[in-house]
Amino acid sequence: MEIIERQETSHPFLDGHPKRLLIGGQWVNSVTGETFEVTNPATGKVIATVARGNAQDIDLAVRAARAAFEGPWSTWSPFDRQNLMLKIADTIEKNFDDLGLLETLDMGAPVARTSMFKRWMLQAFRFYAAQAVNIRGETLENSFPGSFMSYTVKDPIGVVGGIIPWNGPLITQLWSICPTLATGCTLVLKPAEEAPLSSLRLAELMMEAGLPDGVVNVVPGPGATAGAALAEHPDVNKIAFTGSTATGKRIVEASALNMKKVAVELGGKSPDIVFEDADLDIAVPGAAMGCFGNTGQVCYAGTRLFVQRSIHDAFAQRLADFAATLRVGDSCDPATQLGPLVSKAQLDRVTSYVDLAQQEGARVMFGGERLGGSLAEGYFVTPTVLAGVNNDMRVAREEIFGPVISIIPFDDEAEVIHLANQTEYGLGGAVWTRDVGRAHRVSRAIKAGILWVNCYGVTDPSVSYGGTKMSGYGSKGGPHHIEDYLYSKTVWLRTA
Ligand code: TXE
Repeated sequence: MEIIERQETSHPFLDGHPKRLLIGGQWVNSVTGETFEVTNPATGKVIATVARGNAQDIDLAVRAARAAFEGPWSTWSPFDRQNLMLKIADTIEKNFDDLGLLETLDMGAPVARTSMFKRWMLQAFRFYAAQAVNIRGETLENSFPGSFMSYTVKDPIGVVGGIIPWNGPLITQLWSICPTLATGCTLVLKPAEEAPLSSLRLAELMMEAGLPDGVVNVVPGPGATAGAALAEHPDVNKIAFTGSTATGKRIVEASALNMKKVAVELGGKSPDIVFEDADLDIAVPGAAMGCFGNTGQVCYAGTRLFVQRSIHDAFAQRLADFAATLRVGDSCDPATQLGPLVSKAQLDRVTSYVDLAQQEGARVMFGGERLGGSLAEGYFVTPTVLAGVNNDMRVAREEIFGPVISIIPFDDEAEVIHLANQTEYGLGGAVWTRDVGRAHRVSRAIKAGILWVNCYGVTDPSVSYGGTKMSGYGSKGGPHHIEDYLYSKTVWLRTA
């Protein structure tokens, strides 16, 4: 494994001035005046101080969002909203390098990864901009006696609360920002405390592009106060949440207070299945990066790797050899493939799972250690390959959220379908095979929201995905996502 040594990197956004909350188009301190510190996980050093939003700040933001929803924003035509979104895309295009680097410094994803988000962000704004002018209802032929007709119209649902995690805010926030703007809703976005900076910077860019006051409000703060206040707020009509299953349950419970519409994208323990006829030259790196990408901090990471017994030993060795070639270290170096984990808490969690795996009888074929030397101050671990795992072990059942892949052998198709579905989660998964019929059969049989065949982790804003079982509900992306931000109204009309 190659270590990429750390170097100091500066950023114009990190100018030493405390970052404030965006409420009603104004950058403001929190009501209490409290702040919190944001650290660069590659160095453990503080890079910014941010106003700490709490329940009162959330309330102010919801009021601002409601005022905007009922104000001039409600008179914007679909074409006006489309234009705004296209201008935002153009502004991001000009400023992307700054935005991507900020995400890297904030949560540790290598620039090689964040730079790929440029295309993704531009496509998201431009795809949803097209959706803005495609909102339509139906005209109905009625069987009710007499002269009547009826039709449906789609209206924006109102104020939306977006609660997002730290593992990729640059992209995750778009799942609520884009449909909000496309439909004429308004938004209060609550980024995670670990990584709020790219949301604050994106808000600046959106305002530069002409975002009206109060349409998007950004209130970073703790989940237990700011997040909970947003989830419970009686004047919020919808919550779009991405995060852990434990917190997702609380969000769903809180939604009952005023019957909010909810979409929850939660944890996973996705199966990645390699059959003996697979092209191993693509399956080895594909399976490895399907788990190790973003240092394993991806909701649909392929963490349970099922390998057919006839190729198991050879495949496991190739995977360990591949892990040994990865370049780990300074996220700002374009050569780096794996950056740090986001926090000390996440580092402790990942290393304790590796210890647990060994206690449970698994064998570490590669990795499993925290990195020292010039990386000692950051939260770096080696990519880890575990063999001798079975589905009953906790490492095969619980979401680790780190670069830890568990290899589990299987004999035939029926067995692997059973094992793959033997999980409380249902987010993603993949099948590697040259047999087209088997690819279809197995991908249909896996109970998960997104399946890949001979690839892993490909996503596009115009293609929907979501989860099932304890991975949550409410698909994102694709042509139907905006329906979540609309409600349907039926109008009856006497015609004679
Ligand atoms: O998640 P939380 P955490 C998993 C992953 C990780 C674990 C813990 O396994 O190790 O969860 O991470 C806000 N009401 N995932 O603690 O708590 C919080 O402030 C309202 C998988 O960071 O779910 C943040 O903005 N909001 C996942 C967001 O919820 C609350 C991504 C996510 O935090 C809240 C992240 C509350 N009571 C973690 N408590 C994925 N599927 O991608 C917290 N929050």
